Amino acid sequence: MTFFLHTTEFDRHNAASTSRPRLRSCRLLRMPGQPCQIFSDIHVRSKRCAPSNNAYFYARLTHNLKNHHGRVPFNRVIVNKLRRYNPSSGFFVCPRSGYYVFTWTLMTDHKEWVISDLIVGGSAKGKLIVDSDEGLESGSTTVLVYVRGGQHVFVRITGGNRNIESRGSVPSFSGWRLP
Ligand SMILES: [Ca+2]
Repeated sequence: MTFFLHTTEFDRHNAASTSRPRLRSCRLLRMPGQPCQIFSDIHVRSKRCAPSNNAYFYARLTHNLKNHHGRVPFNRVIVNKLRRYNPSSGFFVCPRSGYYVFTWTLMTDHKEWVISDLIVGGSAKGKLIVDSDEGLESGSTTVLVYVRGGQHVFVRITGGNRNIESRGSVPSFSGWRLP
């Protein structure tokens, strides 16, 4: 004897989305003399993603900066989709308005410390303080911020003794637009 069970919860959940329900039905099989077994007919539709035209980048710093003022030019580009990050200047120039995530990491050596801000369109939108009590110390932070097309985004050193240690190319800067 075969029963088809209603999958109300799945259908209701999927009705809000544009995708077809993934779980279409459950089949309950009762075999003579055997306990009940439930089999799922799962229809997984492969979803083909459109190529992204969003900018994103990831760059690292490969040399020490001593008593550094102003922008940090993370010089080694690992990823630079749409080429909106400039490793010479440290600028990311926003190609399209939207919400962006930026994250950066800095490192200091023994007894040194550095304060940095994320500058978006001339305003500080995030801050990171890395203060080494002993040996190497690194820190990271993440910012979610609305950026208008054409605005410049970069990491600026604003305080501390301004010495950045680059051993292992630990310092890095990356950003991407939310879909
Ligand atoms: Ca510390």
